[in-house]
Amino acid sequence: MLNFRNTIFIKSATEKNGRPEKTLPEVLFVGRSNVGKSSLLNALTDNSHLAFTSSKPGHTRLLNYYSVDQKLYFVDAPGYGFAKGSKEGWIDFGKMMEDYFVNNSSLRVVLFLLDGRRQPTVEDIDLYRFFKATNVPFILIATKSDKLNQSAKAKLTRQWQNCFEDDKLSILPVSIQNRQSISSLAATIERWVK
Ligand SMILES: Nc1nc2c(ncn2[C@@H]2O[C@H](COP(=O)(O)OP(=O)(O)OP(=O)(O)O)[C@@H](O)[C@H]2O)c(=O)[nH]1
Ligand SMILES: [Mg+2]
Repeated sequence: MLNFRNTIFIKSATEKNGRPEKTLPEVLFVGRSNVGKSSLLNALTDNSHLAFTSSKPGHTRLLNYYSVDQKLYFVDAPGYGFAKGSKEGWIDFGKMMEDYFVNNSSLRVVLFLLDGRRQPTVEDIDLYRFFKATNVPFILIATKSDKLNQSAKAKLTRQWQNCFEDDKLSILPVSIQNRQSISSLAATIERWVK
């Protein structure tokens, strides 16, 4: 059993040679800005002070590596779909992620987050196609499920299956306010990294 509470920040990186020296299996958190990536990382590790979260999109700017129980890395990515202008220090998301995926044999699974209240965007669909085309395993997570009523939850799968043109697509609803959804995701992650 992994002790998710035993998680520490290791480093921030923008490129391949910025990765931690020690190689461990990796779980990547990816999705639109503000979807709840950093919040989910904090919920899984039961540490609200670990990753910075913000109600303003565009908070996480680099690939942030966290070591979980010294057995795997959680990698928190910046969100996409949020134009911040050409502010200094703003790195190219596409380029950085491309670098991340190239020859990365450590990656075990991607936590692909979408806001449960929103329809998938063109960027979400592009990323989905990229994962399918390159055989990157992912878990599609509908975040902020506490904001969904029963009827919205019931419709979600069908709606997203239509958007992604995939009638086998399975979706895991998760809320940081629902411990059970977090524990069941933690158990799923453990199975992927075993
Ligand atoms: N109601 C609710 N709010 C959530 C949940 N998860 C995250 N949030 C809120 O969503 C906002 C964005 O959360 P972040 O975790 O910073 O999002 P992010 O995807 O890391 O954003 P970037 O780093 O900008 O890409 C914050 O205000 C969180 O409190 C959830 O399960 N339920
Ligand atoms: Mg973040």
